[in-house]
Amino acid sequence: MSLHQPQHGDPIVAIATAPGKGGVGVVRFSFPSSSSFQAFCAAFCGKLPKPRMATLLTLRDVDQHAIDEGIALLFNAPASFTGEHVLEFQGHGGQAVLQGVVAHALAVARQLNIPLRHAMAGEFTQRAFLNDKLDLAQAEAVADLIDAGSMATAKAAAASLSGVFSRQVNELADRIVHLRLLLEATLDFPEEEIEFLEKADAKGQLAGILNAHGQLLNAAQEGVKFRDGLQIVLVGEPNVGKSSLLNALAGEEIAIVSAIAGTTRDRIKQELNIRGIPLVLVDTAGLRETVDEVERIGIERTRKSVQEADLLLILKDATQGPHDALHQHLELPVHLPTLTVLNKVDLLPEAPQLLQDVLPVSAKNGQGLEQLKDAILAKVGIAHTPDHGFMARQRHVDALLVCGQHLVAAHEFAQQDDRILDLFAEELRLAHDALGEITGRMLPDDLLGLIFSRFCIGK
Ligand SMILES: Nc1nc2c(ncn2[C@@H]2O[C@H](COP(=O)(O)OP(=O)(O)OP(=O)(O)O)[C@@H](O)[C@H]2O)c(=O)[nH]1
Ligand SMILES: [Mg+2]
Repeated sequence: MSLHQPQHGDPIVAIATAPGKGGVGVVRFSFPSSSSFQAFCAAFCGKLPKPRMATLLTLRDVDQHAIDEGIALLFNAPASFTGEHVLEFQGHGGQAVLQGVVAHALAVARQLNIPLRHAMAGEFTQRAFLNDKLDLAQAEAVADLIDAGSMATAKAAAASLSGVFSRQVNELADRIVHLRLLLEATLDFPEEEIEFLEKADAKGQLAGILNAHGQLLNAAQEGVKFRDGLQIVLVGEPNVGKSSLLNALAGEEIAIVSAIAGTTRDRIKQELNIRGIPLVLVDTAGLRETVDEVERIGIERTRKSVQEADLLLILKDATQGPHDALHQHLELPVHLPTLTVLNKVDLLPEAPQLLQDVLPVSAKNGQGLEQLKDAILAKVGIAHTPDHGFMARQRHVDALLVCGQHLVAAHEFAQQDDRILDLFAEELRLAHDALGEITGRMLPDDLLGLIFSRFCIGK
């Protein structure tokens, strides 16, 4: 993907709807300049559409041949998605016809000497950001909303787009600025320093900020999981029912199941949703000593999957003794959460004794699967469903972590008896700057370009 160098002054055009056939297809334009916008719209549409009114029209080429019939919608700056002058043409949803509309638009612009060009990926949203219609976290949510694979994750992205996340970031930033101003004011009158800060409860304010930061960080980490999905890896000895459990959770026959030990020889990844949370479930080759070359490679891949996992489901066969050969074969990462699942409980003459952290299930008859789903979400630390949270990206979590480091440093300076106020204030400034990276106010242009270039064209 190339890093684009946006020229913000050009009018742009793109097909805004997805490639393929559909009832309706939309071509979108954004113009920074009012005069060229008016001239273009009049020529392109054959008449100037009234702002914010659906205008039915037939587009015609220079020879008066019809290109398409559709609806034009005109939005004058700044009341538009990009904050510029925007025209949307809703025509028929086929690639040839929409490309014809774009070609016609470029020809009309050329005649009028207007430098209309194809939009680059994410350029409409980038303009919305540059014109303060959206902050960066909201702009990213546009892409996440389009990519959302379930209703619940779409709701989380829509919450971010509407500013739920940004508002919390801004509230935290405001509290930091407020405390900083207090410190800066105190620095100007050093003899009154201590008393002034105590009266204003600077320490109490900082404690409140740290607390709010912690809550926001938790919610953002959860938001990243909503977006990226979690890797859940199934491991165990051959024949314990790993592939059967994958199929049962997916509700489809995806992996081959057989009574022959060593059936699965490669990783099988399946995307699925548990209570709206996107997950990737990974079935692996059963762990055992083997001389079979293919199986050996499969087991090596199992080890690799374990290193990449967010959660490990360790599967055991309820009809087998409590022997545990797993640790012979696997080196578990220290902080990796695990759940032990006792499968085939349908074969037991009576219900198994309930042990803590061991989940009795039957991949065959579905027993215990709902409890297993709840346990999976609890174990990976998801307390909310996405429709009660917001979506976030690792970039946001990283910025919050940096912010937190500076808040902790500020807290340490504040604890010292001979308070080092200027250092305290400086740490608050750095904490505030880190938050600015989330909303995009503190990001260098090249990084902005990179973020927007990951969008699709027409967004
Ligand atoms: N009764 C009963 N049989 C099960 C259950 N789960 C799996 N089985 C049977 O156990 C055998 C092995 O199942 P698989 O899902 O292939 O086991 P696996 O762990 O993937 O095995 P490998 O791929 O060889 O590592 C098959 O005959 C399944 O039908 C269960 O919950 N109850
Ligand atoms: Mg298998």
